[in-house]
Amino acid sequence: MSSDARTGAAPLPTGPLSQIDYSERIPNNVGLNEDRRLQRALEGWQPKFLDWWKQLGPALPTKDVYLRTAIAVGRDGWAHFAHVPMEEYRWGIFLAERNPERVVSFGKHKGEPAWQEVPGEHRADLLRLIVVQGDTEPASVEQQRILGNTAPSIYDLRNLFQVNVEEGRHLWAMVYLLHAFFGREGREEAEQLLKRNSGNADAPRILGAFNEETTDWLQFFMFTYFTDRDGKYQLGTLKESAFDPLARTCEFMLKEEAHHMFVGTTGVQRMVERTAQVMKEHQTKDIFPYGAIPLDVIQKYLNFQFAVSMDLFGSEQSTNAGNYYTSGVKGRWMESRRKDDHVLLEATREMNYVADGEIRTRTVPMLSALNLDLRDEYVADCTHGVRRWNRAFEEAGLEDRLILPHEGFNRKVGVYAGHHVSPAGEVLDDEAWAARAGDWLPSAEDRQAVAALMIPEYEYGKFASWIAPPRTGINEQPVEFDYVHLAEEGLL
Ligand code: BYC
Repeated sequence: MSSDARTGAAPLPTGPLSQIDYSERIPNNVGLNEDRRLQRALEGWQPKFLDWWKQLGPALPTKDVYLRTAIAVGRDGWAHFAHVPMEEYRWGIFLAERNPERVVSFGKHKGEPAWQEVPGEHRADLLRLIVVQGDTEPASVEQQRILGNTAPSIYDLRNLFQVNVEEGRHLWAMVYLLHAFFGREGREEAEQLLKRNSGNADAPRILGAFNEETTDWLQFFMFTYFTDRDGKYQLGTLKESAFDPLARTCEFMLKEEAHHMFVGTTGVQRMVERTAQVMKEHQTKDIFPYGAIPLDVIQKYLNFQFAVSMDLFGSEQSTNAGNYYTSGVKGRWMESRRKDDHVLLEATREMNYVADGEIRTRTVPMLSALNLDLRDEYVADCTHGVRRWNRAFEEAGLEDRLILPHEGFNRKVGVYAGHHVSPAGEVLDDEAWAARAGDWLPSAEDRQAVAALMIPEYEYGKFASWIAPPRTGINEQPVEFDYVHLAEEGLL
């Protein structure tokens, strides 16, 4: 069911155009109908994807959801909004426009034409990167499967589902690359992307954060802030890749990703606004009894999600990362804006490490520390976000603040793994850590108390007690718009 009559027609795209062909079974702008073998292979994967979506996609039954769908990849007007049954969402393959002049901008192939095919010598690395990236997309849908049952509003429910369908589309983006460029091995990897599952003891997802449970909406907002933001930075580096189809795929994924960032930033923001308001009104930090989430619990969730997301950058020093750079398969964040030689053979940088119970610094070759380079960009971005959230406390005249924990806090990957570091950056022994960890990470009781507040609010325009309403709706619709029609009318 489409509701064009009510929502108005989609705006006409005005940017550079590559219209997406929706008459095909798999919408695409890659001329899929000109390559019958590839088309058939992807059409063979499509029902498996739909089965996976049915089994592990959103659990809450809905009639339809006000979703945006890509209609062109140009700068403006690329999306169309309408009420659609979620299982009929048109997952497709959309690559940003090709620039025929594009050259490799870094590494040993710098200045050579970008690759339109996979060079044999870089095949294994590219395959690995695409599989790791692809694995995270369905993982997040699995992690968020049951959140619809406890949504704080219909507006938030719609945003959750938008994120979910787009993560599904990002899986399609990677599966297209696997099928189109990696032959039988690629097709096998594409099958595996639906067989590994988040938290599955026998066949888990590849990266740590994607096997954690997303227990509630506080965690979801922290996930879309901190973990989706890792996605933004990783996609930003793959967008620089010499392998042009990967670069163009990631460029378009980043456009969709912006909304996921928005969901996290404003979700935490609205929660913090309510917390500050209730703290001020009742002059207490103990605000669970007033239906809001205490600041110290928000801080613990933040600590946890920041640390697992920091782990996603891999080890600070990584020969993988150096090789990816030199060979041209993965660049740096904003590669073209960097004012250096883009080869980095001579460059060095400082890096923290732990020795004899303290954090020390040493100088290392830049090429070996590119995961850290990217992570630093990410941390600067997160620092900015936390500062903005803190305005809610400043404006309420409260002294309390959220903080971003130290980079070494609760880490499982890299130089801090195997050490205990407090959020303030002190190295602790086992005993001191065990005594304090409960102050810094969510306990089972914290999660239970948060869960008790997660009562679904499905009345249009109403919001759960623990979160402030947004300032505006989606696509210029009012906040109280009927963004989602649930399957059971009785619930409305
Ligand atoms: N958990 O040399 P190292 C997103 C493994 S999120 C478990 O330091 P490297 C999204 C590593 O695989 C972005 N294992 O690693 C967000 C390696 O294993 P092998 C996803 C880990 O290669 C929200 C070994 O440790 N995209 O899009 O330099 C919703 C040695 O590590 C972890 C990407 O990540 C971990 N956290 O860097 C939806 C981009 N970290 O080979 C979506 C593609 C490391 O020795 N991936 N290991 O068996 C990459 O660029 C790199 O693979 C990594 C790791 C940055 C992840």
